Amino acid sequence: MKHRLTAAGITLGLAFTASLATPSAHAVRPVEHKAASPVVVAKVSESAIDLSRASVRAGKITFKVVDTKAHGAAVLQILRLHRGYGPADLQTDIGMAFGGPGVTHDEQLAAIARVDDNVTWLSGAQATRKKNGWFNIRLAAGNYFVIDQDGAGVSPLNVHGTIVRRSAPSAHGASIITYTYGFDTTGMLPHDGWVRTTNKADQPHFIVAQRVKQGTTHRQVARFIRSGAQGNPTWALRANSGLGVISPGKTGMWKLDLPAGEYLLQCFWPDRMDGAPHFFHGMWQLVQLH
Ligand SMILES: [Cu+2]
Repeated sequence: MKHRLTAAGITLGLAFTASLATPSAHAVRPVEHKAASPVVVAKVSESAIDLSRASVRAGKITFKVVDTKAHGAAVLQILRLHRGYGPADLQTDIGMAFGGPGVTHDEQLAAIARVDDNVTWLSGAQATRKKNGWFNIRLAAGNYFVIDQDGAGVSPLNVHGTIVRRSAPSAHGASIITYTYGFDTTGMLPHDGWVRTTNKADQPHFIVAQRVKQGTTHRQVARFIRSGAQGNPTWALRANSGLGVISPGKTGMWKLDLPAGEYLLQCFWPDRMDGAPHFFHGMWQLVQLH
């Protein structure tokens, strides 16, 4: 299992002007017909992300992630950097936050704090050559970046104007909530359909959904973790999907497209207090996708 998250693609050369997002004071007014969310197509190669449009009006936006790499998955992530924190800062800090070689524990914790405080993570989705990824998120005006967590691709995205009310895909009551430290779910999670994802914790989280053999128990997973979580446990299967990192208080929609069955939801974001992936703080949960 590979759980790499880097921002290696964010280069110094990017012309990026950090600007505070300006969430509009959106007036409450009756809207009879809401337009559907516009779709931004992101074609992700080893070295670049090609967006179907560079600018989009504020509101709910659907992202379609297309993997054009020769090998491996693409994990698109959308994020906003806060004023005074540039792409190069993120590039340096994200590697340290995951405890790269030669990084001391104190340096790692400082990097995690900088990343948590200076980046608004707005989720994302995984795509493979066989399956496109889909997510929907409400964005206020501002300058954003899309990055590939599993490659070097990066692209700016401008969101402009006041927020327009738009419809989004329906999750039919199915949701995954992240908290400190764990997952909660509501409704029946679909194996092929949309789920609402909300981060109710005080740290960023992401979700890896890993298929497991039907009947895998909480006890088996706990035993594997206690033993040091080395190698692939016998109950782990290949199918998986991922939701990008999502900041506290944010809600998005994410489309699952997996075989029906039992899955282990996991988060590996490094913990702000001790640097350990949230997984080791108990952030995992067995669920059924119906
Ligand atoms: Cu987490």
